[in-house]
Amino acid sequence: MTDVITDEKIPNNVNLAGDRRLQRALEAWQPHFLDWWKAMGPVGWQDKDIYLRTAISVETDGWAHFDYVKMPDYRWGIFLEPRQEGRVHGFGDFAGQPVWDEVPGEFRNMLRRLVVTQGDTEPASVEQQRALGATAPSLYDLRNLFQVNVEEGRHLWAMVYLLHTYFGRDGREEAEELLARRSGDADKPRILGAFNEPTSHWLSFFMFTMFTDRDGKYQLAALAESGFDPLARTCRFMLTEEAHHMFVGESGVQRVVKRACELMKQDRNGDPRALGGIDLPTIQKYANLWYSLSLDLFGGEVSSNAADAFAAGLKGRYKEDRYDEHKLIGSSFAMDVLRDGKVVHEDVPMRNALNEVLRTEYIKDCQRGVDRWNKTIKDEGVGFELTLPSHKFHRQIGMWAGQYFSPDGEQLDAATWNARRGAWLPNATDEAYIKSLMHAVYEPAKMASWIAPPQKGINNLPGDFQYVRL
Ligand code: BYC
Repeated sequence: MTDVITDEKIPNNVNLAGDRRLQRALEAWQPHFLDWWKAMGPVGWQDKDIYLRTAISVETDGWAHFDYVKMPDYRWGIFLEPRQEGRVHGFGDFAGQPVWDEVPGEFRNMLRRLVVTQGDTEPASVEQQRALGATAPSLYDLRNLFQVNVEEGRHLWAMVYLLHTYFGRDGREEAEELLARRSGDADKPRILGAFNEPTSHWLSFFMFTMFTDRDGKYQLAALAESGFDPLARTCRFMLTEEAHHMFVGESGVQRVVKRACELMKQDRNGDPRALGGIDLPTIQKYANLWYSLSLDLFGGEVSSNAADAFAAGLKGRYKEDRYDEHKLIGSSFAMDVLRDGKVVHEDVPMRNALNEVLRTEYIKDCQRGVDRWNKTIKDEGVGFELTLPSHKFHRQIGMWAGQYFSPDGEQLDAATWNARRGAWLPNATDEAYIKSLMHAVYEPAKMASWIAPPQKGINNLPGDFQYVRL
C-alpha cells in the first residue's frame, strides 16, 4: 500500500505513478470528467466555497478531512481498501481458491457489465440532482447535497479506474460513454430505470437518498464480496462514503416528518399544509414511489444473470460470511411468484433467486428506517404510522411488472388500479404543492417552513455555521 501523494494530479493509493500508461489514460479522461461536471453538475454553485469532506486516504483520519473547497477543485481520487494477503473466493464455483487480481477471460463481459452498470448510476444521480441547489431548505442541507454529489463523482472515478486498468480499449470507451449518457434523455438514457426519474424537489431527494442510495449499499456490498479483488477493494471503500448519503436521506425525511407533526399540533384543523408543511399522507406517497422504484434496481426475481454472477464468484450475497454455505447448489428460496396470473409461494433454486435474496435484506433495512420515522411520530404524540408498501406494488422490472397490486399486496384489475393510483402515488396536485414549498433558505441556522432543524451540525459544528459561502 502506497501512501497518498496529495500533490499528484489524481490523488490515489494505487501507486498510479508506477504505471505511466494508466496514469496517462486517466489524466486524459480527467478533463472530460471536469467538462461533464461543469456542464451537468450542480447548477450555479461551481465557484462557491463549500464546507466539504474530502477523501485523501483510506485511513479514518484521511477520508474525514473537512475544509472549504470549490466543487471543481474537489480532489477526486482513486482509493481502494488495502489488499488482504491470502484472500480466497468466498462463494460460488471457485470458493476457497485464491481471488483474482486480473479479469478472467471467460467472465470479462459479465464483469464489465457489472462495473458499467454500477458506474452509470453515479453520474446519473448527480444529473438528477443538479437543479436542487436553487431551492435548498437550509445551508446545512445545501452542503449535504453537494457532499453527496462530489462523492458520487468519486464513485464514478472508482469504476472508471477499474475500466481503464482492467478492460483495455473497450474499458476506455465505456468510460467515455459514462460521460455521454444523460439521465432522463430519450436518446441516450442512463441504464437503470430509477436513474432516469426526475428528482425535481427536496422531498424526492431525501427519498432518493433514503431508498435508492440504500440499494447502492446492497449492490456495493454484494460486489464487495467479489472474487475479482480490485472490485471488492474499491467497493469496500465506496461503502464508507455511501453511509453518509443514507444518513442524509433518512434524517432528511425524519425532519420533514417531525415538522409535519409539529404543524399538525399548531393548526386548528390539524393540517400541516395550512402552515406550509407537508402532511404525513403525502410523505407516505413519496415513500411509496421511491421505494418501489428502488426495488426495481435489484433486477428480476428469478434471474439467470444473478445465478451466473454468483457461480463465477463475481457478485455475492450481502455479508456472505454470515452464511454457512457458500456454493448454493441444491438449495432453494421460498418466495412469491406469478403462475398463470396468480400469486403462489414456491421454492426457487437459490442461485436463481439471488436478486430476491438481496432485495429481501434491503427491505429489512428499509423497514428499520421507517420504524425510526414512526418513533418520531409517536414521540410527537401523533397517531399515524408510515409503512412500506408490498414489494409487488408499482413494479416496472421483474415478474410483478405489468401487474397491479395495492400497497397491501392485494392483486387488482387495471380499472381499480387506475382509479386508486393517485391515492397511493404522488399525483399532479401533490407534485405542484410540494414544488410550491421549494424556496431557498440561505441564512445560517434558518430552515424552510416544511422541515425541522437537524439534531447536530456537520463535524459537530454549531447550528449557525456558514456551510456554504454565498
Ligand atoms: N432498469 O436478470 P435480470 C447506486 C435488465 S445504486 C433497467 O432481471 P440482473 C447508487 C438487465 O440489465 C446500485 N433494466 O437482472 C444509488 C437485464 O438486461 P439484459 C447500482 C434493468 O441482470 C444512488 C434484464 O433486465 N448498482 O449505486 O441480475 C446514487 C434482466 O435482468 C433493470 C448496480 O446495479 C432496471 N432496474 O440485473 C448513486 C450493480 N434491472 O442483460 C448510486 C451492478 C434489470 O437481459 N448491476 N434490468 O439485456 C447489477 O448487479 C445487475 O446488473 C442488476 C440486476 C442489479 C441491474
